[in-house]
Amino acid sequence: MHPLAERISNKDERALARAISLVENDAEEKLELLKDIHPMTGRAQYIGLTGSPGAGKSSLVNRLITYLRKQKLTVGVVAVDPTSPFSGGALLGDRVRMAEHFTDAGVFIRSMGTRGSLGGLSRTTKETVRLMDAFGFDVILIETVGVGQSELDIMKIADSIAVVLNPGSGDVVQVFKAGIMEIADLFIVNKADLPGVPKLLAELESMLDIVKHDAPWRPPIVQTVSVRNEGLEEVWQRLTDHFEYSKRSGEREARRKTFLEREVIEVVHAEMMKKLVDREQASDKGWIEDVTSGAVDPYSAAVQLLDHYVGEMMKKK
Ligand SMILES: Nc1nc2c(ncn2[C@@H]2O[C@H](COP(=O)(O)OP(=O)(O)OP(=O)(O)O)[C@@H](O)[C@H]2O)c(=O)[nH]1
Ligand SMILES: [Mg+2]
Repeated sequence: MHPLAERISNKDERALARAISLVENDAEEKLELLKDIHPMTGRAQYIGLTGSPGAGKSSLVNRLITYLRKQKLTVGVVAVDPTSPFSGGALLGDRVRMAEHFTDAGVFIRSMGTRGSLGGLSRTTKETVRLMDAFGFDVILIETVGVGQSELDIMKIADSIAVVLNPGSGDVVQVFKAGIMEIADLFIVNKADLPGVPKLLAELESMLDIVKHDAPWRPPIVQTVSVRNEGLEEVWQRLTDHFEYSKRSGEREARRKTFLEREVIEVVHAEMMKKLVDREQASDKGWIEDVTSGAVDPYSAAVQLLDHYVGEMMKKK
């Protein structure tokens, strides 16, 4: 067994931190480690929180941690930083907000930046969630900004996905366009102290009438004022309802299956890419000249490369 897996099974927080770094650095031994921790996973409840920049996701996560700790639940948090160059500020803000939890052994918070994710942000995040699960946290919160395909992709690991909206922001249209409406299990109308709540609620309900009119689960809408700690109990209640529903209905199992299937393909894809890049760096790259001179078209060159490497890999087996 990988020594870090062993230490993670003994609830060694420093080993967990080291393991996450290995994953971030896409280290050689990563697959070995993930393989060894896999049997320890599957117990935690994964909750995704997504929404526009500044919607209040981190504030909600922070309050939710406090709430869950009072219920004697342990919490792992993965906060995915937006790719924007401004994320430094947000991170600092989060650090201040989350400071009260840093000394609590029942809480483990990790920020994922694009910078330190050699294996791709989405994959790194999901693997980090797995490591936290193996460590034994009861609940794992995953915060991402709801823009772009890779954020949507990360959310697919979650048992329940909460989408955070604000009144007066035009969020509903964004959510509708981005395809987030379809994957939402719960809507949180945060900053409910600001004007425009009834309008937002009406818009959301009518969108749900269209998108979810025959769905077995209609995402509930909860209002919160995270800065005043209002509505968090209801958020947790609805998340629990959804979790129970998805276990009962077979939805959780179905999601897990789809997710695992994609995960295997993703790993194959990533590992093949790595091998290809390594070998290409070592090879003479004669094809570049052939392609640039026009002797060979790019597509034939690609097919030739592929044939060559796949053939080589098969021979090795
Ligand atoms: N009025 C009001 N302001 C809020 C509320 N919740 C959060 N805020 C403020 O909104 C700002 C953004 O909050 P964050 O929790 O950092 O939002 P976020 O969604 O995590 O932001 P990013 O991670 O940068 O996308 C902060 O200044 C909060 O104080 C609320 O319920 N009401
Ligand atoms: Mg945040």
